[in-house]
Amino acid sequence: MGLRAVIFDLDGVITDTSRFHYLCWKKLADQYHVPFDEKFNERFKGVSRKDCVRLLFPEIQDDARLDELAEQKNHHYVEMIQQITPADLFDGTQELLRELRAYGIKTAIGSASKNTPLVLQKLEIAHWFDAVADGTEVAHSKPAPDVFELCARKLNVACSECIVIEDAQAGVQAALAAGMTVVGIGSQELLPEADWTVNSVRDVSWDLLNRLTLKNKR
Ligand code: B16
Ligand code: MG
Repeated sequence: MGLRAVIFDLDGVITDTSRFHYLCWKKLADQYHVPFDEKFNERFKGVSRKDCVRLLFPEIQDDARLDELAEQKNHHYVEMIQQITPADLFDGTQELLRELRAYGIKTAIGSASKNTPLVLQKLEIAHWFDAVADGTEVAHSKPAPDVFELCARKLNVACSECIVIEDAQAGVQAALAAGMTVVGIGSQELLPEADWTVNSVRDVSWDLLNRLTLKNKR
């Protein structure tokens, strides 16, 4: 099967909101004197807010308390993302979207974030995508395949016809579980399961995506 759709993760792929997520978790961790650093934060990427709280406070079982902590983090995060403007879109994103559109390839956002609509609105980019699926619409967050499978359904394409662009271990696993090809954004060391890794979305081209599709032809 050929390439029919490209699904973009949001945080850390088309904009630097993963930095904001990190800063907000760090603030919460510091407030409660819990150790937290960039290395630990890798495990939070692509993972739902509630699951992140569980990772940070493994001793807390009380669901209402976990919700309270998640809400505290989200309060800081929503405040922080108000400052996003279209200039915060990563270089190369718009060029890639334009190139894919020219070749008739469908595009979608597949994000764990429940703040996806607000971030897309701030970036003024929502109209560039044929579909958006986010953490408000799925029962199981990444590494489960749900959000990417939902993208494929919304785009009316088969999962095997999709390539996902992801910066998180959980996201790479979710894409593979959906039977999709994955381009990892970041180091091969951090994303060993990705079909290919590049430094940023600027390094992704129609040519690369085609080569990967041919390589993974089933
Ligand atoms: P929210 P992605 C993910 O977005 C982030 O990588 C992850 O760090 C965050 O916890 C998750 O969204 C939930 O975000 O608290 O805004 O609902 O990378 O899947 O676009
Ligand atoms: Mg991400």
